[in-house]
Amino acid sequence: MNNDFVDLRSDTVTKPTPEMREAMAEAEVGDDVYGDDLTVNTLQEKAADMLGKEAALFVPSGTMGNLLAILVHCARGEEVICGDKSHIYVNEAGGMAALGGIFPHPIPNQKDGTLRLEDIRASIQPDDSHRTITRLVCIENTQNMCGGVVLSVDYTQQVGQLAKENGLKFHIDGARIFNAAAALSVDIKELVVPADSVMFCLSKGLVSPVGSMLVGSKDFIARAHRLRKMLGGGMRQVGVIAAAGLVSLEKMTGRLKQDHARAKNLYEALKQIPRLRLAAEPSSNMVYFDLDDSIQLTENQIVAEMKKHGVLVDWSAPRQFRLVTHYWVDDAGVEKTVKAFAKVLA
Ligand code: TLP
Repeated sequence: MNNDFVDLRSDTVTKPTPEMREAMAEAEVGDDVYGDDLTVNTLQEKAADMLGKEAALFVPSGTMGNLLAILVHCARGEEVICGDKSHIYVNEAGGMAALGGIFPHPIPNQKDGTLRLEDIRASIQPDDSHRTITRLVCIENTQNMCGGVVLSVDYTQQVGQLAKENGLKFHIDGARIFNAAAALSVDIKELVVPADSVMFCLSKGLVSPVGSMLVGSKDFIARAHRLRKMLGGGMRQVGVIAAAGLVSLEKMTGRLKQDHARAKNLYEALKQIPRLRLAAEPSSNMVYFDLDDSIQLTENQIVAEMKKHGVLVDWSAPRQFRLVTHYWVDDAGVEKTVKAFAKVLA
């Protein structure tokens, strides 16, 4: 891929920084299945410490992290309350059902990304042999499909309280929870206190090439560790990747507000382009917009035309685009993107 492209398709496209590559080259490694990889161990300790939980597990992807959490919390035939626009429901290939025999119980994500507390309460199954057993409630922060919106500390506490009162476990898909903490200017610990488990990604806004973390209690992580092996996620000398993850935690968590500011600039500039219908102002690193009906080009034609102007974009739904800012998108990249859209849609 030509590095001159501005790539806004996702923050998953972020390539490692020179500092990460150096750390990767020099990483101390060992067989992580034996627990011998000192770099992985350090990363896991640091992640647990930053989130204020007892333990953490390095996993290959966010999808595996979420799946492991669900498999640990739920038995076959049990149920997970989640958003109808949540990644675990829409974008994880039905893993919980296919691999765990676990039932997703989707309820509407509101525009602000939340699940209404009364909807959660109403979907908890009664103790009745006809019904599945509700075991887990899952929220996503930031909520990707609702616009990268940020869920507050207060809301998270309310969900945690509701879960506790009803004997449910509580998991946060925090793929971008460091973005949420940055947007709210809070310590990440505050955002996850009530959760039994949290998954967050190193490979998105935190710029690592690969990897996610699952955090929770010692017992939870011990069980997830066994299941990770079962799913083929025991990764041997994986300190070469974990080394980049340490740079993510040390150097990248503190700079996410820059990505959010650029998303706002991009949003403001795109608003000036007639025939683009911008959604609400971005609260993190995502800009969503719809195409006006008067635009004759198909989504794929727009993607192809933008590429000719050196900008990679992707559509997220029919007539809808999502642009994601990240470490490798600077002010000049934002400007180039706006100019390209203005020309392509002229
Ligand atoms: N999201 C990707 C795509 O899969 C849509 C993206 O480009 O945004 N939780 C959330 C909220 C996510 O957005 C993603 C990835 C995941 C989990 C899964 O992470 P990976 O890709 O590491 O399995």
